[in-house]
Amino acid sequence: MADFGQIRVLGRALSSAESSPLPAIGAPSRSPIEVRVLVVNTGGTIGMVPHSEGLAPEAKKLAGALSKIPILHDVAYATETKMYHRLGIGYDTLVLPLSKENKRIIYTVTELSPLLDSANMTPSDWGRIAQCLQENYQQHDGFVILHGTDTMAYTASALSFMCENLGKTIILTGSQVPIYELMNDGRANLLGSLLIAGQFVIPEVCLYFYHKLYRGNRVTKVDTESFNAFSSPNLPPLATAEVDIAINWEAVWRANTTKKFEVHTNMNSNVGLLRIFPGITTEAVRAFLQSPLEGVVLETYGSGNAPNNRPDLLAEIKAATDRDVLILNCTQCLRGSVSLIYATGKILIDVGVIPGGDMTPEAALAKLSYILGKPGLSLNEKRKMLSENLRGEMNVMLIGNRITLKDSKFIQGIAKFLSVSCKEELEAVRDALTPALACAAAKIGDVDALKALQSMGGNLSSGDYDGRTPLHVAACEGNLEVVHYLLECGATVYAKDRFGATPLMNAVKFRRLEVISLLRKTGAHFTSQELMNIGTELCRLAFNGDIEGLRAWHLSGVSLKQHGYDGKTPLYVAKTKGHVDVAAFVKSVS
Ligand code: ASN
Repeated sequence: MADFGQIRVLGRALSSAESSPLPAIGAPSRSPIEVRVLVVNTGGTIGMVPHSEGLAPEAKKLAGALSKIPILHDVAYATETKMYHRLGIGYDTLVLPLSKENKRIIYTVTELSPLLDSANMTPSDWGRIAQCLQENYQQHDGFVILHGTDTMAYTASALSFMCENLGKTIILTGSQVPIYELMNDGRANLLGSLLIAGQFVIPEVCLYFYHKLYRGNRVTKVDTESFNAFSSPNLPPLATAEVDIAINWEAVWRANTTKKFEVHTNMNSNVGLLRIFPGITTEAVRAFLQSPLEGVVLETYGSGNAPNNRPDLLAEIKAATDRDVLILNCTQCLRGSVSLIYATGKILIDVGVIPGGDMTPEAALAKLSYILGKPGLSLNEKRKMLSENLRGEMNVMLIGNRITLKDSKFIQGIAKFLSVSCKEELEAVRDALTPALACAAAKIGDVDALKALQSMGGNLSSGDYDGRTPLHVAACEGNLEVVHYLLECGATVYAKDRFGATPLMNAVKFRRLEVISLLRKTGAHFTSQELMNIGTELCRLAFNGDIEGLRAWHLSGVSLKQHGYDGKTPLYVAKTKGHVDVAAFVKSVS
């Protein structure tokens, strides 16, 4: 039997690429890494049972039922490792069998009350979900939201905007058949979502269904009967979970920011969807556009066309945009984008309608609701934000020349040397070289080299052979400019190298005070498990009179009041050793 006595519980065991299973502090161990995922049950078919009026969600039933399904709960592990006692958790927390990547995904099921058929969801329910994510953000590595399929695309779109500066994986999933039935899709959807949320940092609001992980604001429900219920017509999946979980890292959207995660819950409900159809009456359009409506998604034909032989209709639309109603043009087609190739499309721009690119109507509605709910924005600022790509919800045509892989002299040179020429081979060369080159550039503070790698499509968040990302290296070096640049390129502060260290841990170790402040501002934090022996470390620094070391820990958010293994505090140790300056510092910040 395995020796579980050594198991280290880690709050963050991931790097942006596949992570390595080693603990953060102390000697490397081959024991599995434990990660924590929060499952937020909001309702939906996945947890429904038959009632006289039809299927409806049943409260306080799911965790108990999951605990009896061996692929979703490893009773032996929980018992042998004394999981409940060790982590101080209740029986709504379960653990998956060991994953291929040597991870133990421990997940807690929490329920919103009341559980809803998603047809009953409103923006205030989106707000409750967002609030729950905010409250539990620091304590978990990833999040799975169980939700009905009917309005899952709306909620996923809304949450993608509401979750600002997101750094962790959030996955919505559900099922077409209740998990309590013999043949159902709920088990596989939940398992796939947990495995991805627990093992990969994909800092997006995603939707997982039938082996595929999609960007949440790109999906639409396309089938009422098939298990393959969702489609992402304008963006390929972010990941597929079949024999292996394959992540399409290039497609992953990153927040590009140095700001902390927060949720924006004030969504504006005065928004609507208006679908144009042949013969639509002026009266219907006028009635629809009446105050208090503030934002409309106009669903038009083909590539964004509406009749240009209907001055009555266009006059109603113009009257609305003159009243500052924001109107976004989206196509009724499942795939493709609105464009200006037809006179019937251009005419809408002339009456103040904003082209919505290839956004789904669900994403466009959520975006309007989000932007209209933001206080202090001028009309022009709102119009500008609507045309911009905020969360990967639309493709914006790039103006000017993007450097392509084939244009890069450096990669070209290497490719020639290696005699490769096709796009796939060039990309493989780039992907193999990027981690090492980016880490070297981060070490010497060469932002231009990092920019060049980025412009070739290189992933600046990928780790080298030791799982160390350029952000780890820049944090060690104290290179503030590079740290800034990497964060703005979307580098994740939650990456862990093979020794379990985060960039924040590296910055503290090397006393890089400015870097620590910037990482903290971006939301970097330690988990309680990472700080298990921190009191003893602080006392050691106090004993040595190491004021800079203590300052670094303090800046990283750690309290200097913690006791060492023998119950003494850093203040006591500093005083007894006669380190007056250290004692004064510890006192001033405690
Ligand atoms: N009516 C259900 C819901 O959206 C449909 C489902 O989950 N499959 O809650």
